[in-house]
Amino acid sequence: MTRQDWWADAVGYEVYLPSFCDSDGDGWGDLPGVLSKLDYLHWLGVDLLWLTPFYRSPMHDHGYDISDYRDVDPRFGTLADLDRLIDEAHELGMRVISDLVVNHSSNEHPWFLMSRSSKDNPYRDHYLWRPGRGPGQPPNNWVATFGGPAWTYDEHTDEWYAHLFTPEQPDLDWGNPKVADEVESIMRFWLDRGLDGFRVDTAHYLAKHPDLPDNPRLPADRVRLIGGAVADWYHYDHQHDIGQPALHDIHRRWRMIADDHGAFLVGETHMLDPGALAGYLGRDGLHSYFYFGLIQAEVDAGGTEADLLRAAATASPALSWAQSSHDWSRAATRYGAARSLALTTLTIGLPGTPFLYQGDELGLVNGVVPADQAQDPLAKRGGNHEHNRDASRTPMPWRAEENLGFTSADKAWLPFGDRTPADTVEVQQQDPHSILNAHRRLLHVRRELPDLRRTEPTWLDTAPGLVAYQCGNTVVAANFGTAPAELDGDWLLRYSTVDRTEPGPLAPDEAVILERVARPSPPAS
Ligand code: TEU
Repeated sequence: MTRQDWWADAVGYEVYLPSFCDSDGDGWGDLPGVLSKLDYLHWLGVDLLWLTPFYRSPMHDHGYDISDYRDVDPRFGTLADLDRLIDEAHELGMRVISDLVVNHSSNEHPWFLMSRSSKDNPYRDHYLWRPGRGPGQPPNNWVATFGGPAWTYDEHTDEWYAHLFTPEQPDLDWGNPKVADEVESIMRFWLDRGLDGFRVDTAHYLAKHPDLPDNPRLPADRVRLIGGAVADWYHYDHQHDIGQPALHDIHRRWRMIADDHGAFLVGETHMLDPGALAGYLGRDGLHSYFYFGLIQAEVDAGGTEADLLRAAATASPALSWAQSSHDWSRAATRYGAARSLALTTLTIGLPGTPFLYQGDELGLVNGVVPADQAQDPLAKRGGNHEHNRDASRTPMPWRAEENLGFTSADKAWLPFGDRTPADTVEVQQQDPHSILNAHRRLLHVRRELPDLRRTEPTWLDTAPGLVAYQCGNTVVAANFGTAPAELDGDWLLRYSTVDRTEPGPLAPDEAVILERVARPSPPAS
């Protein structure tokens, strides 16, 4: 792969490292575990692995609280394991990116320990410290995404520090140019080592309004509860804590570094309005941003998933598509496995980069995690059990065994989730009609149809229930209605989610990829 924008041809796959594959029997997934499954990912047809954070971490947020940005956490392996994984992935033609988590560090990061130690420590201004408004009164009314105030009081210097997530995740002060320099040098460190880019965690957080003013409270009729945060978060209009204009400069500088390395930057930017999201994608912003509309279509975004997809694809040709992640309820739980595969089929032909979340390819529904075994700080702090992220994080079911072939230990860091043999890779690989094999066929057929993804889609007027677009000679269609529906025209069937061989009416929740049959030209008269 030599194209500078190689990600435009790639299908991504999110590896939630703690739950993918444990090689050393400690109950935590690790890098050698991922290495042992590279052949599987290659067989599936994945081109781009997103590894969730492997950096040193006390694991208060399972890796999203980093205490050393330049080392691998021993639970996950060593730097040498990472080098080997990147090398072998490259040999198989796959790229590897990981998270850049720099809205906050861990409270155990040496920067924070120094910052806490005194008001005149040179690292004090790496974080946001302020005096309270009065005894026991935080400096402003900001709340944390996972619940409680966004400030924690520290007796030692009689000031409060800001954290938009848990108190163990103090926010870096992006108003301080030294922070930007440190982060840029960390980025270069990993890109020079062979990483192919970053998924930028909370890409729209980072900078704060320099005066740290209160956020206005929303009137009750404008509060939208959409999961991913505790209710408190949604009672405010986040004018001053996230989405600041200074972000664009940060993203622009990162983009230059990435472009020097031919690397890919995809932002986690939690915005449901496709137009607003596309606004982040200037020529010099990050290369792509995840679109969350399909993750939240049913809950909030106010339209059918097909409408959302079309609006987003029309707004921008460079979005990254996902239906699930380690933060959200699984797609098969929300849509059913068949509809989720149909949606993946639609995204696979659009410009942009489609991502699967580990287990999506198996049609996995949420795993079962009893409340008393919850690990997610969001569930623990906010008591938000309707949106317990543990359910999408239970270990990957590799084999029909008690520990799922995930680990040799009796227990994993999270319960195994009540999986059945039919959920496992082992069983589904042997069944040609499995949802796993349907995903595999889809990923492989995509490579054979260059009109897809590189040609602007034309959306077709079709029978009710059908959603379809055309790229060159290729049409991708899905039936989201309740009755069979057919496309007019002569077609060659290249792919069907239900594995049939002849074109014909699409069953409900079926999707197909078709090629127009060229008609012989009429004889010259
Ligand atoms: O998630 C960010 C996150 O939680 C927000 O996007 C939130 O859902 C949104 O603002 C609600 O409106 C990332 C990681 O994916 C997650 O696992 C981490 O816990 C979090 O950052 C903190 O690093």
